[in-house]
This record gives sequence, C-alpha cells and structure tokens, in this order.
Amino acid sequence: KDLCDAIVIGAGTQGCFTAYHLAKHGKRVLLLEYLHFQFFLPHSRGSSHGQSRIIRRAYLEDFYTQMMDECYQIWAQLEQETGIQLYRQTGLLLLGMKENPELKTMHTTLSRQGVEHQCLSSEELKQCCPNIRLTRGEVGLLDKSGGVLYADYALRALQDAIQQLGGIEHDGEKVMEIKPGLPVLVKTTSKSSQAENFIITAGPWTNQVLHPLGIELPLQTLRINVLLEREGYWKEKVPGSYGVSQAFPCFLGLGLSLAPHHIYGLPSREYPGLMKVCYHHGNNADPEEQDCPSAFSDIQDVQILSCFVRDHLPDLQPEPAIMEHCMYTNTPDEHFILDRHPKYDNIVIGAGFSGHGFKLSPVVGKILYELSMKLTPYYGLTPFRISRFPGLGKALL
Ligand code: PYC
Repeated sequence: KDLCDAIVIGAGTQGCFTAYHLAKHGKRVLLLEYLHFQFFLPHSRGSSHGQSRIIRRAYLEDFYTQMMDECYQIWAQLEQETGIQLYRQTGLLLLGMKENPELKTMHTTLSRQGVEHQCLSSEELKQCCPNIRLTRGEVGLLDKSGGVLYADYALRALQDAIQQLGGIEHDGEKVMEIKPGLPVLVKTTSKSSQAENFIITAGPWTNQVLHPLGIELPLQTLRINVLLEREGYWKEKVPGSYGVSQAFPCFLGLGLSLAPHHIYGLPSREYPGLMKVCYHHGNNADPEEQDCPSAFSDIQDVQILSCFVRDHLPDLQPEPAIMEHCMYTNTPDEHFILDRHPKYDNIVIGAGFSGHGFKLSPVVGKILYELSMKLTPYYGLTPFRISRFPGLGKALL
C-alpha cells in the first residue's frame, strides 16, 4: 500500500482547503469524501453545497476579523490560479436597533481592525439602498468588504487545484474502518489506504468518524430550512431590484425585535429574480434524515421571515417562492474546533463550523495543514481548543 503524508476525510470546503494547502506544500494527500452512506460530490447532505455564501469582515471577535484578511487574500489567489471569479463585492449591511450590543461590538471590531465601514441612519440608508427600509430605532452599519462567495465554483476550483497539485480525491466510497496508529489505516468499500497523518473535516458526520477513535465532541447537527433554519427565496415585485448585478448588499439582521435569532439575506445567483432570506436557527436533525417533513417551528420561522420581509424589503413579495435545506454543525459557543485528537497526535480535527465557516475555510485549511505537519500556526488557537469543553473525552480515552 502507498503511504501518504496525509489523508483528509470530508471533502467539503474545509477538507478541500486542507488538502489544497497540503498539496501546495508538496505533501502526498488523499482527500476522501466520508459519508456513512456513500454519496457522490457535489451533494446536499453537508454544509458546503449551494451557489452562494456571505463573506464579511464584520464579526464580534477580533480573531475572526483578523483571519478574514488572509482569507480574502487566499480566495483572490485561488481566483487567479483557476481563472474563475469566486467573490463579488456587494457590501454587508448590518441592521439592528441603535443600542443593540452586538451591533456596537461589531462596530468596535471593524474600527479597531481598520476595516472600511459606514454607519447609516434610516435616511442615509434610503439614499444608498432604496430597497431596504429600517423600522423605528434601527440603524445600518455597512462592512464595505462584504459580499457573495460563489460556493459551488469555489469547491470545483479547489478540487481542480488539488488535482493539479498532485492530490488524489476519492468520493462515492463508504468508509468501513479507521485504525489509529502510525500509520493511520483507512479502509473504504473499494480500497485500503494509509497515511502518517489523518485530518477529520467530516461536518455533521464528525462524531461518527470519531466514535472508533474514542472521543465524542459536543456537536449539535441542525437542519437548516424546512425543519430548522429557514432559507427562503423571495420573489421580487419589481424585477431586478435585489439582483447580484445591482450590487444589492448582503445583510445581517441582529437582535431585531420580531426575531430572537439573526436573519440574513443575499442576492441569489441560483434563482435570478429571487432573494435569499434565511433565519439563523434550526432544530436537531440527523444529516441522513434531511428530508423529513416540516415541523410547527418551521411554520413559525417562515412567519418571522415574512414579517421581516414585509417591514424591511418592500419590493419583495412576503411569501417565499422556494424553500431549501442545509446542515449546520454547531458547538455550544459556536466557535470552531481546530485541534489535535487528545490521544493521537497524528490525528487533527476541524469541526463545529456552526454555520459561519465557509468564508473562513482558506485559513481553517491552512491551520489544519499546519497542525497536521506539527508546525506552529500563526493564529492563536485558544478559542478553538477541545479542552475548552470541561471534562470532554476523558471517559472515552
Ligand atoms: O457567516 O455570514 C455568515 C452567515 C450568514 C448566514 C450563515 N452564515
């Protein structure tokens, strides 16, 4: 059997960027799309499918904003290498009550990190974005670097780049066995492979992969849309008013009175004439049971979004035209897990991207590459350590 430097299991954007950085540094890498039931790429069971994602520097925490600087550079580098446009700058508009603590913190972070931004009163917003209305007491904060990432193009570009760099990709194979040790042994339905290092980026399947490795992480898998978070596409009353080509901004509604969770929206590329408006909220779900029927909480979520659209996006029809699903894998604090396995130091885990990991995947992949090669990452990893969850894993090891 050939011995690779690394096997990466899970070929979503985090695993692809990990394999990309490994291959770029001359490492022999095998990227496996792990699924308990085998699926072929691209599929919609994980968190990397679809055509668009928000990219932004606006964050509550300085460390994400700092990482985003390098992410923008790597996204641009991938665009250059592959000749494919992956990012469109539209601006990211934060909406919230003037005194909203999250809005204030994001404003502070943007100022402290020197990110170009603009505070907008209701009147000022009307001038620059006539299709968005604020309700009483709300203000806008524009992160000018925000925009849309073309998620499907990004995955394709990454997979092509990995192959060009000599990396090997396998999908559609069910993983039968993972044996820790030096080397790590991975058996799939069609072959056995071994590697000095093993990196797990299996999204909602992370705990399934980790089970035979003696650890369970506090990950909650959420179905976004029909049962969990809403992803609705609202039809424009006035065609073209919210399109990508009009540079209509992405937006994030923070702590709005009608919605306890964030509401976000972005111009839709996949359905011209529709705008994607979603609720950052969902219920527990098994990734293999994504297609169960809607629950009562979904209907409530749609009502919340319809009220938001009616009040803030007057040129959209308030009823959704299409509903879709996506999976989130959340940690209790919604920060990522980027760490070594507590017992096997040649096994590295990237998990718990909590619905905000896509834009950050260029740096996540770099950190996972560095951890696997025993290099010291440039970024402090304290917020991402497994040990922040007290007592975790002890009983299992
Ligand atoms: O991280 O910007 C984000 C985001 C928006 C919707 C889900 N995640």
